[in-house]
Amino acid sequence: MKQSIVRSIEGLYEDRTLELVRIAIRKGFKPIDIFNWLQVGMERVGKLYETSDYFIADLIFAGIIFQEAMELEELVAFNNAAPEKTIGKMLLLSVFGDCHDIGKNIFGSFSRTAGFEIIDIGTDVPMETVVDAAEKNKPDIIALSGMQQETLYEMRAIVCELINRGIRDDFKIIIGGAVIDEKAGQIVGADFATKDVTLGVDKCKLWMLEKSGN
Ligand code: B12
Repeated sequence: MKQSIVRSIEGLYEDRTLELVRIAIRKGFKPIDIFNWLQVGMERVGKLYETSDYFIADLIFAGIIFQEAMELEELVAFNNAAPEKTIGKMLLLSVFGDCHDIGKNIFGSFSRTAGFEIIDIGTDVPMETVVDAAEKNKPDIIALSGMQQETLYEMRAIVCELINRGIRDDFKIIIGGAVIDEKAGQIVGADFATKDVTLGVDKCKLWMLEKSGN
């Protein structure tokens, strides 16, 4: 089942991918596994784009198929389960120069399900807008998404501006996205860096527990 779904989205087969996802759900595969397989397929699409076998239109189409799959009734339920209580406030965005939003939205959905109030200020957000929003909304956590190498410098600029305004330590900062690893976290000066959505949400939950003294 995994290989069929990965290959289907890699090959940009829209109807087939959606049908396979429905079958996988009917067969009782876990939504989280199906989601991971779709993501592997997307990574392969990215590789094919890198080698010029695919073009920008193919990236766009892959994004559409992925979103359609995530909007299938059964996966929507998994993605948008209602939280029992609010545990904290999170400012979420894709940094300046980055219009990728699928991963950001997924991290937002998972965090909302975990109990966070999400203030999503969108994609391609200029540094000043981010820092102004942080000052205004006073979130517990600032979550930055970035899918391209250059986005690291934007993330770094946000952290520097928070330092300049003397408010860096008022927030925990988590960064994520396809190009993010521990080293990226050090470059940016974030509190945590991961491309793993579950690990990211767990860390945010832990911060809230620490903050409340538990
Ligand atoms: C679909 C796609 C697009 C779509 C985006 C549609 C949309 N609405 O988002 C479109 C066509 C618009 C696009 C445009 C471009 N893209 Co593009 N795109 C992709 C592709 C194929 C899939 C991305 C995706 O949605 N994956 C599925 C989601 C679920 O995964 P994800 O985004 O990684 O998110 C997960 C984690 O990273 C994490 N996560 C994400 N955010 C956060 C935040 C936090 C806080 C945490 C903890 C976790 C987290 O959780 C998510 C769930 O697991 C990737 C390939 C890849 N390897 O990812 C290239 C890719 C990201 N794109 C790339 C490029 C180059 C571009 C363009 C510059 C192309 C161009 N020449 O115009 C433009 C960028 C324009 C811009 N200003 O941003 C490159 C980036 C290379 C680099 N390393 O710098 C990639 C890697 C492709 C490649 N291999 O070359 N793209």
